[in-house]
Amino acid sequence: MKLYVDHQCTSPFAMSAFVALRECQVDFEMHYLDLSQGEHHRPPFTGISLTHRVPTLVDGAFSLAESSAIAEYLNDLSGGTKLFPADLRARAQARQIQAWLRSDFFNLRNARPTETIFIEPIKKPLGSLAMADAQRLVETLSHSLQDGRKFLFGEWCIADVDAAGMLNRLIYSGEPVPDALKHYALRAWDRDSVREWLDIDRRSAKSPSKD
Ligand SMILES: N[C@@H](CCC(=O)N[C@@H](CS)C(=O)NCC(=O)O)C(=O)O
Repeated sequence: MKLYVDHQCTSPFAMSAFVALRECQVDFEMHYLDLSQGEHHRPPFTGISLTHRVPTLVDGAFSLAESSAIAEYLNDLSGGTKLFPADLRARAQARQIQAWLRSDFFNLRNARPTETIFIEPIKKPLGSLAMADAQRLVETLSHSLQDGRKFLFGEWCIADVDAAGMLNRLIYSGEPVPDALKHYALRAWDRDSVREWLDIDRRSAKSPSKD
């Protein structure tokens, strides 16, 4: 398979798809697009990706964008339990978390883009709207983990990577986060698949892909 990602590997969605591929032990190669140069709006990528966004996964003649759809595809391909809980309701709730994280927290995302995690922490104080996002995130995740469970649905799943990613925007930039959530975020990212993404050398921009 091929995975199209941003050339600096700072997209949290590209990270989620990368982790999903590694966790499912799928062979793939990465293709890098310089979004700042608009490469995603030009052929050949426009002919490959329906949405012209990263991540986009290519599996033979089939292509798929949207990181959560990619995770579901890979999960189904690899037997149905690698990325999501086996239990029907827990699986639905994991998708709920993924959809929530992708459709909310825009103020926090603007104030603490993922560069704060992958390149250099941003220390500028959070504005009131970003603070409100942060508070909602912390309250909701604290509630979900209040019975002392290690991960949102007992066992690790891909929604933990996404949830920890949103928390890490706060943690890496030194914002106050309850210890239980800090430990959760560490645990959720304590995986070879995540470490491999974190270890990418971002000081040297990747060569944009030729195809
Ligand atoms: N909901 C999408 C979001 C993908 C997304 O926003 N990707 C960004 C990079 S982080 C992108 O391709 N931006 C270029 C653009 O939208 O023009 C997903 O989960 O994959």
